[in-house]
Amino acid sequence: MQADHFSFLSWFPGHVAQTKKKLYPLFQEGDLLLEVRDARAPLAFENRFFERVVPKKKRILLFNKMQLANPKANALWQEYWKKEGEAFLFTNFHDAKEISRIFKTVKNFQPKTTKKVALPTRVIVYGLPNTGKSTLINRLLRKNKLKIGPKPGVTRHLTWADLGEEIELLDSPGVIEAEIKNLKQAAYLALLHALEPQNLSLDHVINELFEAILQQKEALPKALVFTDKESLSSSLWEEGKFDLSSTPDQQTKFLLRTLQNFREGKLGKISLEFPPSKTL
Ligand SMILES: Nc1nc2c(ncn2[C@@H]2O[C@H](COP(=O)(O)OP(=O)(O)OP(=O)(O)O)[C@@H](O)[C@H]2O)c(=O)[nH]1
Ligand SMILES: [Mg+2]
Repeated sequence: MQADHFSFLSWFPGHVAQTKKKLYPLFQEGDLLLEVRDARAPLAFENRFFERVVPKKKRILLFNKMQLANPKANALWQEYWKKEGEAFLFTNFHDAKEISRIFKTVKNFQPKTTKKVALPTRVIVYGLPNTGKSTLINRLLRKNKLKIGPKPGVTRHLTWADLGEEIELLDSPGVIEAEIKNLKQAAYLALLHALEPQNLSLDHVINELFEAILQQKEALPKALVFTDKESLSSSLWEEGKFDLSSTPDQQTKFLLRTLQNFREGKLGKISLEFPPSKTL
């Protein structure tokens, strides 16, 4: 694999191409577009297709899973998106208060109509895989209509849901580019499980995680002492009580466990990206 090129076409599911085709006219016809991204890597979750075809005037960016991200990074990102003039919210779909805040935002967006028969407001929920799109709709509906799961590609079809109060929501399968040329971005998407790291070396993925952790040492438990990637790795290695024989098998187990612990928030509140030219 070349250092600057990463293709995961072998993973790229056929339904993504179909979803893009179907979403295109809906972006034009829909009243409100909710783009869900992961708060821990707001730029890596940007998608060229969406950037090209989404009418920005009716888009709200939802940076989700904010409770797993570094609060300092969240604050810096809020400043950044304000300056960019974007409509956005930092969200946690597992928190009922957040869901009612999103509901209010959608309601406020609904045009006041004097017509006797109002057409329902159509809200399109879209974004990369595993960001929480179906979870958001289930929470707004207060029932588990849609299948959800901690991996990419759970939703396979476009599904409309009637929220009542003249609001209809569309759930869509996560859309990801067939080819990601930037290896760092690919690693971030693998870390946050928007893609399966099949063609990507696990060493590279964890290396990017460690780079990010070194910029926010205070996010990790105090008991972990480290100054660089090597000492961070051996601290985690010891903490996980891995067999110190360090066979290739143990090494892979260690990398997979570290990946899993990060995804579940067990390593601390860690963000992968910070606004350009900002550090913590
Ligand atoms: N910690 C945390 N987990 C969340 C949040 N929102 C969703 N999740 C979890 O993220 C995982 C993915 O959620 P889904 O709703 O299936 O994501 P999706 O965007 O519909 O994914 P695809 O259908 O694969 O594109 C599930 O395990 C959810 O429980 C959140 O705000 N915080
Ligand atoms: Mg889904």
